Parts: sequence; C-alpha cells; structure tokens
Amino acid sequence: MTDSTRLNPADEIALGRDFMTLSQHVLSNFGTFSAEAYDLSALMSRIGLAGKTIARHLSLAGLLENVLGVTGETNVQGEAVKNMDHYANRVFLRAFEQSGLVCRLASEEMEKPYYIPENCPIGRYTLLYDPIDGSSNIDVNLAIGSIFSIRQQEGDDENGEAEDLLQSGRKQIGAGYILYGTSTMLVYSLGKGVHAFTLDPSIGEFILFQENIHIPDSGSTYSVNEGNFWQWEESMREYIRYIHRQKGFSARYSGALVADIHRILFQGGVFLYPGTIGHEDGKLRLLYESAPLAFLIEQAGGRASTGTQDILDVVPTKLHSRTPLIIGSKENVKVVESFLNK
Ligand code: P6P
Repeated sequence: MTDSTRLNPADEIALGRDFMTLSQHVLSNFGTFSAEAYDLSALMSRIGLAGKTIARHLSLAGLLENVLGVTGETNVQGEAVKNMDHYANRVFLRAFEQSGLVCRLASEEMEKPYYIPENCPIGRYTLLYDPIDGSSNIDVNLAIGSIFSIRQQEGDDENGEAEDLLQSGRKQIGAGYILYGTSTMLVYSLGKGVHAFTLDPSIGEFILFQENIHIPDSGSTYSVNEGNFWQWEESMREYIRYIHRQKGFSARYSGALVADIHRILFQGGVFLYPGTIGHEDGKLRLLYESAPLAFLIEQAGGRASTGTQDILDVVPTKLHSRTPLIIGSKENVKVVESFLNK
C-alpha cells in the first residue's frame, strides 16, 4: 500500500522548499502565532504582492505602454518622474488599501504621507518606501529595486503631519528590498535575521532560498560613483586613492543602490555615497533608502554610517531628509571612517 502521506526524499525536499513562502516564513521566524505575527505576515505578503505586480510590468517593458520613459512631471526631489516610478508608487498604495494593516504610506514620490482612512482606526503600521530605486536603469533594462521600511505609528497623528516618523532608524520594526534583476528577489528582516526569497513566477510565490544571511566581515568590492571624485572632501579622495593602491579590490557600481547592496550583502565590501560640495548631505534619502538598508545590513552583521555617525542613530528633520551613506562589511566601513575622521 503506498504511503500517500510521504513522497520520495527528493520530491519531499522540493515540496518542503516550495512551501516555505514569504508569509509562512514570517510566521516561522516569529515562532509564535500571535496577532502581531499574523499582521506582519500579512503585511509582508502585501509587499510581496506589490513586488510581483511590479516585476510583471517590468517584464513587458517595450511591449506595454508606460513602462519605459517619463511622465513629463518632476517629483518632490526635483527629479524627472519615470512611468515606472509612478506605476510602482501606485501599486504599493493599492496593495495596502482594504488591508486593515497600514494607515499611512510615505514614499520618495509623494511630498506628504498618503493616508488610507478606512485602515487608520485599526492599522498601526506605516510603510515608508522607495517604489523604484535606480529608475535611470529602467530604459536600458538594467537591475532596479524597491526599498521598504516598516514602522509602528506612535500617537494619533491628529494634524496629519506624521511627525512621529521623524525619529531614528532604530524605531524600524522591519525593512528590506525587492531586486528586479535576472530573477526577482526579496530580502527582508523583522529584527530576527536577514532572509532571502526568489520569486517563482510559475506559482506566483516568493520562495525562501537563504535564511540568516551573514555579510562577510570584509570584502574586496567598493561601490561608488567616481565621477563625483572632485566634488568630494579631500579625506574621501584620500580613501579612494588608498583603495586604488590596494591589490585585489574591484570597483562595481550599477546606478541602483539595491543591486549594489545585494552584491555586498552576499560577497562583502562597501558602498559609498558621500556628500559633495554644495550637497553635504549627499543624495540618498534617510527614511526610505538609507535607514531600511542600514537596518538590514546591521541585522546581517555589517555596518552603516554617515562617516561620523551610525545611520540608525540619525534623526531626520523632515520626511525627505538626505544623508551621506557608507554601508557594508564592518571592516570596510571602519577603514572608510578612519580616513573621514582623521
Ligand atoms: P548617481 C538612484 O537614483 C539612486 O537613488 C540609487 O539607486 C543609486 O545608488 C544612486 O542614486 C545613483 O546616483 O549620482 O551615482 O547617478
């Protein structure tokens, strides 16, 4: 009589792998079936839905209208809005309407936070996100990403200014990114390690491929836009000259922060976006780019610094505050800081 409760070992392993979905993993990562665990499992599942929807749209670039190219508008950052920026921003908003989970969403693309009134009485989470990071890569079919940060709302936000968001990154309860590359991957942490998933389009699920990822303590990749060399402080130029003299270091810079961070998470090294003359705070935004990636990289055993202060300790003065960013393997970040603090 065949035992229909078991498969052969190889099929059993494959079945087990296919059933470690994103929402399943959040519950197992929490180790409880509390209301909070279920809420965060559902929240992560909605983020996964947004990622799947964006990945599908991107896969038809050139065939579908409004995937490539620009909308003709300029966003709050003063940057030209790409069609995909606009589309992906809306996808995240739609993913959380009728979810009961998230009352407010704050994004690179929106000057003010977006409120979902029907969620607010019960939804105590706020999602901060960069819907498309690296959008200059879209029209040339190179890797791009989405970055997300999850916070608990503090107080009732009566004046609708979301002032409770102007707190350090240590207030984050979760963060991660979706990388739209040769495959679509989602990497997240809820404060209990860093875990990575690959989207299997054939079943429409993000399937776990590595959990409790640890970033190497040092690496031989440095990732920086050397086109800005003469705009940097002399101390930063000194660091780059030092790296040029080190054997075995390679420069890798994709133009998409998420792609560069993904490489460094798995292979070690350091990503740098320092301030420049006239833009001492650099280009990258704190609340929905640097802080979530700092949360993730610290969870993986790495470091993230402004050059003089941990990113996670920086308190923003406004929703779209920018910060210099030095992030990656702790030994590499330490060397950069030693130059910047001479
Ligand atoms: P630059 C994309 O616009 C982005 O925000 C990051 O994804 C990327 O690392 C950086 O800016 C690239 O900026 O000035 O080197 O083109």
